[in-house]
Amino acid sequence: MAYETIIVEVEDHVALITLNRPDAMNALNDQLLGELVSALEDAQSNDKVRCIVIAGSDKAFAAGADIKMMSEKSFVDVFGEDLFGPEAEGIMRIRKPIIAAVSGYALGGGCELAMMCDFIIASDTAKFGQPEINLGVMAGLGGSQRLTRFIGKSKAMDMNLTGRFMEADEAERSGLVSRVVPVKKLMEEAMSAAAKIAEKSAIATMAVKESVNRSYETTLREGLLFERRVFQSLFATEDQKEGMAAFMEKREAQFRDK
Ligand code: CO8
Repeated sequence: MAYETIIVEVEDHVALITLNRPDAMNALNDQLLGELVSALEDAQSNDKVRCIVIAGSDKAFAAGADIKMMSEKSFVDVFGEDLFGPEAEGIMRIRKPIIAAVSGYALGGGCELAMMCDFIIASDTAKFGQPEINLGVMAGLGGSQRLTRFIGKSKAMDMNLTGRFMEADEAERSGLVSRVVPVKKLMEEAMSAAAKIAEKSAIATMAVKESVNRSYETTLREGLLFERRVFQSLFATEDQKEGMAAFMEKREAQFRDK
């Protein structure tokens, strides 16, 4: 499918989706989010794809939802169309691992999109923020929810109330991002992390994603039970036999997603 606001490349089992609205700092509008969800669904159903990377440009991962698009909307408009709700649900339905490769601005909906991914690798130039407060509104796609769970109440309040930007090193210290690398190395690092994930059993990587995400939705006791049952159920797969046999035979495992 031909897209206008994103670029999709599939190479070596990794789908790289690059947000591409350079004139608007990759601001998220209906078209971009629609195309992103469609590309993610394609990646989900493409057997060749085993991991997904979402990236922006060096300057901006995404500077937020498109303010020009939203500025004239009324409550009835945004509530009636459930602004960005279906797209957010669409992203959450993807079961394959998704890495956000963030350089430059990840603000508002951009920061929230990065947090919807499974983990964030940032360049040393990345700047995260929830500056919606400056527009007379507040975060609407996870900036008051996911961010609070990632970095804690105090920092999440600080960011949402003051609208300040958080630099990459603070984001790493705070647990928002998993790694920070020099900007020139960002895509190499993200693609190599994706390639590493792509080598694993896809059944096991989907199980990991489900289980870690479950930890946000449930009590510790229920989460531990869920984790244990999923762990046990993986013994029904050929990949478990292969993975353990390969370890004992001191060779690389050849997973077949069975
Ligand atoms: N929307 C639309 N256009 C944008 C956006 C945006 N979020 N961000 C940047 N642009 C555009 C600018 O308007 C400008 O376009 P033009 O040249 O036509 O005027 C172009 O990108 C370049 O931007 P700047 O000239 O401002 O570049 P600077 O380097 O001076 O500044 C910044 C870069 C700091 C990123 C600055 O552009 C900025 O502050 N942008 C807005 C950041 C922001 O407020 N983001 C939050 C938006 S609201 C949101 O995300 C809500 C999400 C939740 C929705 C939930 C629905 C349920």
